[in-house]
Amino acid sequence: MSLIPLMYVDGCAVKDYGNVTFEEVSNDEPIGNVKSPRAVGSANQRLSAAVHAVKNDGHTCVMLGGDHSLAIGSIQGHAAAKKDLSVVWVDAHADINTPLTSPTGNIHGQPMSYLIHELHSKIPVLPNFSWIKPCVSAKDIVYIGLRDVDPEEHHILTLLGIKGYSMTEVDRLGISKVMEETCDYIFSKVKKPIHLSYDIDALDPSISPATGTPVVGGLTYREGVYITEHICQTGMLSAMDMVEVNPKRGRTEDEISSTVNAAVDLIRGCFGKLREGNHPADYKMPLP
Ligand code: 4U7
Ligand code: MN
Ligand code: MN
Ligand code: MN
Repeated sequence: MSLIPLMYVDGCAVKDYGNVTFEEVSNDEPIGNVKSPRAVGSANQRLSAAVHAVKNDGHTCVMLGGDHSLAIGSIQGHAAAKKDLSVVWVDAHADINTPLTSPTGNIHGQPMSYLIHELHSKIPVLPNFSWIKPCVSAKDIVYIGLRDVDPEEHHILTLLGIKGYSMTEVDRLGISKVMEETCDYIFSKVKKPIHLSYDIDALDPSISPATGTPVVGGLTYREGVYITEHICQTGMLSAMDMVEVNPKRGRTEDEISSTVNAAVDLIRGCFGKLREGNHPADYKMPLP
């Protein structure tokens, strides 16, 4: 299933800005336990410029990953064009480890920590990271789908009072209430543009197994799509990431297609695809 032709069918005007090319970085030794800092820093700097350009052209930006470390450049570039964003982070994970709390050293588990004002003093200097300026406030973030949060991450979320709906809350409230509350929360003062960062591992691995860090007990396909439909109808979606879709992690063709198809449907949901079909209001045909 190929994304752009389907978006045309849905009635979207799509401009493909192409792939962001990344420079090869040799001797990218870890700093502390942070893996590949120079490559990730440099790739994100280029991505940030690319997203900034898309936003300056007046479009809603779709960034296809790649792993979730790319949210650093995507959100930074978005924030450079639009002051005051809200971030809706749909993920099994909180991705808010700092370089010092990360149990793995993987930067895809850390992107939020570089972006939040309140954590700035906790971030050590890393090569190729000096261009990053914190650009979101803890109060402007909502997590949905959490079910694998590290102890230090949990501490940070509590300390900063960051809003989040774990899978337990999704079970308790139902996804429609979660989305209603999410939007009430982010729009409580002013209607800020939304950056939706969607990690495919938020969905249950039975739907999207081709991803690096699958966690059982995730969102159903319907809950996942409902989130996108609700975000779409706010009219405030300004940029989105679709990340951690990794065909190499699929063990069969079916696992790969199921994961990719889900990602495509989530993006289409963000741009107005309705499950009942998008039928013109004035469509009339004499019944046979
Ligand atoms: B993803 C982890 F320790 N928290 O920091 C870490 F469990 O972008 C996982 O959400 C991070 O897929 C997962 O490495 C990153 C780990
Ligand atoms: Mn993630
Ligand atoms: Mn994740
Ligand atoms: Mn992952």
